[in-house]
Amino acid sequence: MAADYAFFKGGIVPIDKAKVGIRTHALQYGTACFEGIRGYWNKEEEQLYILHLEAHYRRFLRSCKILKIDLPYSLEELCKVTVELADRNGYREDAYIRPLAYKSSETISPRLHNLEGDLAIYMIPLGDYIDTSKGVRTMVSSWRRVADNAIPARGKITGSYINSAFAKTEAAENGFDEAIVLTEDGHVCEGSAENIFLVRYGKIITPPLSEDILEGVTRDTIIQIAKDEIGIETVERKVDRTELYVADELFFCGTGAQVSPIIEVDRRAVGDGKPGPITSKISRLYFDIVRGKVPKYHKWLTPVYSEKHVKV
Ligand code: PY5
Repeated sequence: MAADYAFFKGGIVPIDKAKVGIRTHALQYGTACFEGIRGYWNKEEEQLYILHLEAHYRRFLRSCKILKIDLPYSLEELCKVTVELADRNGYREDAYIRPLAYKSSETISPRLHNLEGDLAIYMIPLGDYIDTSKGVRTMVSSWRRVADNAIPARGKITGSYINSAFAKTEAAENGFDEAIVLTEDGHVCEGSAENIFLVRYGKIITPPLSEDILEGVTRDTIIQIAKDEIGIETVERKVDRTELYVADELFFCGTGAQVSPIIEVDRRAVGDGKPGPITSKISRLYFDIVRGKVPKYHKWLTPVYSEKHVKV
């Protein structure tokens, strides 16, 4: 088995050499931002395809800007080093890539200015993050989403994932698979780590970017697939809690979650309690696209290996 490598302090090193001290600012205060990027293994081509590499790093750089982390890497360099790392790790299975930009100074004061920033990237093998076939059972969380004026959700900031953790654990401990979180003023926001879509009367609806959601890469992908492949324009508007109860279909999307149908909210079945037709259509298209089976969408994929990565 190949050893795992990480990108750490400017170079590729064995994963057990990628360590930070306990005084690190980001560890103490959550002053870091990250990305989650998937690599999909294509068996026939013996290739690992990274999905939306550039889009993820564009958001990464936006998160860095919000946190005043000034990385000495351009978008192109970030993409290049990620492909190099993935190539070095040599996975022949689905993978998940985690870049992290963090305040590396060992300083006691919680602030954003006058601190060093650094980059780390690691990867792990990863199949489904949540079950994408059966559908997920959800509850509306008693925890509210952090508001833009408290901790901006559009930046993928590590510290703000405490908010996700409260919601996820509450849902799990109450016997549900996932939480749906509302904004401070009670509108539907997103899942603990997924964006959310509704289908009502054949229309696709999702909360807008001004509703304290993460600006999801998968969300953009779904909006585009729905328009170009199914001919449905997504409506971005505020959504009330009880619209979840009467929606014909609901689904989560995200890098980890992919497309996950929601079959229950607050002990009410969504539609007839099974993944709906539009969700299923989007899901099928999504999985074909990400595995490199639709030539039209190859532009969304970055191959890791320069030739077939045959088993040795
Ligand atoms: N909303 C939140 C709060 C998220 O954490 C995520 C992604 C999304 C939406 C979906 O965004 P995207 O489509 O760009 O992935 N969550 C990460 C993921 O990799 C982290 C999970 C722990 O899916």
